[in-house]
Amino acid sequence: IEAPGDSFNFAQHLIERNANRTENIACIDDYGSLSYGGLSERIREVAAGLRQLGIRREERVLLLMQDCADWPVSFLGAMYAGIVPVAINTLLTADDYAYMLEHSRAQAVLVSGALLPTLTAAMTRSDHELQKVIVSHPEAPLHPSEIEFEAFLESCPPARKAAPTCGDDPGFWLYSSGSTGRPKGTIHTHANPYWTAELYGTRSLGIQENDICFSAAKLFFAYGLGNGLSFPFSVGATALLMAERPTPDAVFKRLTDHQPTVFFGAPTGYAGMLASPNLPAPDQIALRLASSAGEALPADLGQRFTQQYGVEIIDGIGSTEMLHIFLSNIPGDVRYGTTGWPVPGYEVELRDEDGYTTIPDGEPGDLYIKGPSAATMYWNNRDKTRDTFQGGWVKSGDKYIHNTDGTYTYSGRSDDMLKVSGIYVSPFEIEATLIQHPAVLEAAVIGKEDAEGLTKTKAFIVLKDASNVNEDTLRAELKTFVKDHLAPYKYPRFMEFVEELPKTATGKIQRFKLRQQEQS
Ligand code: 3SK
Repeated sequence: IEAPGDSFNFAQHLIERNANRTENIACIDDYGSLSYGGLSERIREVAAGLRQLGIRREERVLLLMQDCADWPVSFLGAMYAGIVPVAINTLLTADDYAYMLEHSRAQAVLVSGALLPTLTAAMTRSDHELQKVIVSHPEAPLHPSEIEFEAFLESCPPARKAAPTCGDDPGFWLYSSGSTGRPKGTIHTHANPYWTAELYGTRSLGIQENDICFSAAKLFFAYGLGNGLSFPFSVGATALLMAERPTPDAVFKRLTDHQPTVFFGAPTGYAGMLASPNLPAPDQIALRLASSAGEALPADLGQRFTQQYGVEIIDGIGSTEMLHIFLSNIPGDVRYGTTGWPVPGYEVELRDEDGYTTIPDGEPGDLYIKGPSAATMYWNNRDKTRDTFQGGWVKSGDKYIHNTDGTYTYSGRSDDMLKVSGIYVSPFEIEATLIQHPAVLEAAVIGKEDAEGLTKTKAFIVLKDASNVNEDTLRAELKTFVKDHLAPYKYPRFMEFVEELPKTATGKIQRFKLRQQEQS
């Protein structure tokens, strides 16, 4: 694979790759479709518009948008101008956005109309540097300081030249969450999405021009960004984008109406689809390949999907830091229950907790990865940068076992993070929120496997006064309380009221005892 040369701009690279496909469809969204010719023009209009607002190379703009064609147009438009888009999770709270506005020092925000009220609340709570807010698909009349996306595009002719960036230039940021502290601004270069598309999208999954790629994971996730943008646009394929939550019915509608050929989901989503009474019949859909990441795919789920559709689910693991999947099954050679082999182009090692000693086959070790798509650093966070990016290697925080057939099997996290429905959740953040409720004295949150073998959060709660409590009413109240204070997807799925929590002599909660208790 040819490495990006001295001069490389990822947006320009995609425009050049598709220069002879101007009539082909680049993306389909809830509003219609956009050709590759239209995509190129709109990317260059965004670049010119941002430049005209006075935003300069390397400055950041926030991208807080639901999946639709304006998302890739904005992301690539900023990159074309050498401006750095910070793509953020649309499911978070105004407090989270207030932090991100200040931390990234964003100069502008490109936001969906549906998310504008939350952004506006965040702006009143933060000492931000925003100069402009550009609103895609507004849902209410705009304030004079806000610009409507289409008017923004029409405000100046398309830029004629991309910023002369190189492959190592900062390209974009994604925020990555940890078990403690604020999310980390993970800096990716212009070359990184090129590498993920070449190594995984094209060479491993075999995505081609005639594919229609549909990702249940949204574009702001590293997984979704590859699935719904870098992979299809690198080969002139079509991305099918959907704003709404990927419920089984929403996914089925797209699978049957638009006949995508490649689907990207997470195990919880596949479980929901297979359990639904509305599951489409095999002859109603056109899938040739399915991908899974976000959490380990239970073997039974993969087998049932293959039985239903005759299509393999290619399970892999990636990370925000590596940008996409580095360990994966291979189309045509799927070993359900494992995460497959290192993706060619990446190396993996399993190490002891000392961070050096390698671990023999059959024993769990901490996973380290080396590959060309690794992020360069976390913005303004030297300690966590040093802990994660170690020389050429990146510590993933996952534990794996190396099997004798060369495959790897997931064996849990090496930190306290939980992966629920493919999204990281910190048990500490949920505990800290629960104990703010006036009825709660203490709380401990662990991961608990459901009947499908998928991790869900369970909170053990000690009440200040357990007498005269209606447990069902309090459970519902606590659920709402967490949803009101944190991103709603973080609420604990199970809650048990207990008299006390197991603790060490020094008062530390022994979560492992709660986990053991759940397994017995
Ligand atoms: O969760 C994963 O396995 C994943 C896959 C691709 C990109 C990013 C992530 C976190």
